[in-house]
Amino acid sequence: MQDDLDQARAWVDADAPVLWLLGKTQSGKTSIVAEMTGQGYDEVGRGYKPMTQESRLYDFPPEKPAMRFLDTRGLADCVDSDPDSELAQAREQAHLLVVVLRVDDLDVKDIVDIVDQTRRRRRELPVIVAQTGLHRCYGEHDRHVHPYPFDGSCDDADRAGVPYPLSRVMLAQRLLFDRIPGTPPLFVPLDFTRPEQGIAPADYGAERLWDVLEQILPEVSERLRGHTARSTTIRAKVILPWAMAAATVNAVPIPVAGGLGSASLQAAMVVQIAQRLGFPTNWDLWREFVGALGAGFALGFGGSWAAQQILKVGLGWGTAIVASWTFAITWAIGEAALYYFSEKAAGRDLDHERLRARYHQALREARDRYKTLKRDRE
Ligand SMILES: Nc1nc2c(ncn2[C@@H]2O[C@H](COP(=O)(O)OP(=O)(O)OP(=O)(O)O)[C@@H](O)[C@H]2O)c(=O)[nH]1
Ligand SMILES: [Mg+2]
Repeated sequence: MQDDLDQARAWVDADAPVLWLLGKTQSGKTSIVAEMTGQGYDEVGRGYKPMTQESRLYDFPPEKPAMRFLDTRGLADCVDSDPDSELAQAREQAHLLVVVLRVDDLDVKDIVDIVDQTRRRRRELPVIVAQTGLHRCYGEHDRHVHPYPFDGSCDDADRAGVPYPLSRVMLAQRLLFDRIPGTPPLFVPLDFTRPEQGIAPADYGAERLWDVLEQILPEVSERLRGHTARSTTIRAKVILPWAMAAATVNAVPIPVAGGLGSASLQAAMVVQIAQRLGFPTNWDLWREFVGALGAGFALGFGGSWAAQQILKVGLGWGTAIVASWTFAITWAIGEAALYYFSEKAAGRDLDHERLRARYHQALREARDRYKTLKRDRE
């Protein structure tokens, strides 16, 4: 009992802003906390403290919170009835409400009701609606549109390259919020995936979420943003998922397999890496990078046994060895691109030897990494 009271007091006394995450179960709330705090998804899961049966609290960082995440489910049953309900408390404490909805879920009346009633009491409370899981509405060959095209306005319905089923459902979901009093919510389409799913980048929409957060809570955004080194983020969010995607479809980026065209998965990856390091999205960057690495780099896979076998005897596509080889090459191209564009961004002259050394070292490491990943996935 005393513990509960202490906990409640500490919660009320803390001055770090409270971000209230409201959404159905499995809508992607924890994934958002993981993204914003730079912590692993599992770490966040472990760090949650139960507030009551339905709500959970996550302080970040735990010892001296800059931000507090309050995670609640729909809680439809207690709408409006009890002033001490979790809902009433959340409503009272929140500095920002983030509604988390799977983009293809239109059965969200309970959630919209809660937002509606919250705004009636706290007209000025900022509301973000995160529309998650975009790729659920993709066809087999669709990929994320790059660069990220959405700004939350009605124009999102007509963005070039966005699959029609996605734009339709995204807009339909937004219309459900028309009845909310006060300023309309800020809509942020997102797709936060695990790298092993191979849907790159794994943090699609994160930059937009940060921008929106910056408008609303600039001091929090400043404290949390950049909590992890840029290269770590690029590895986890861009290189790893692209390497997994390439391995899954056996997209070998070698001259024998159709040339180093800019349509390859590796080219898309390299352009995304460059963009994160401050370069404009431009396919010329891929050509420039391939030139720097030297023609035939993929074939110079250390003259390895696998490469030679594939070229000589034409091992069947789809075999495990081709998958692991594709993963390794893609990973190594990513590492080399990270080095290349970091140097370029810093205005340093390129050291070709070091570039190639990076590539070859990454090739060696990638094999083991792939084995571990595959084991984890299975
Ligand atoms: N495709 C996709 N999957 C997501 C996204 N966000 C979360 N997921 C996946 O959806 C599942 C649920 O995500 P969580 O972040 O645990 O959802 P939650 O709302 O915290 O779920 P509960 O804690 O059970 O209420 C996980 O498998 C995530 O990897 C997203 O934006 N896109
Ligand atoms: Mg969760």
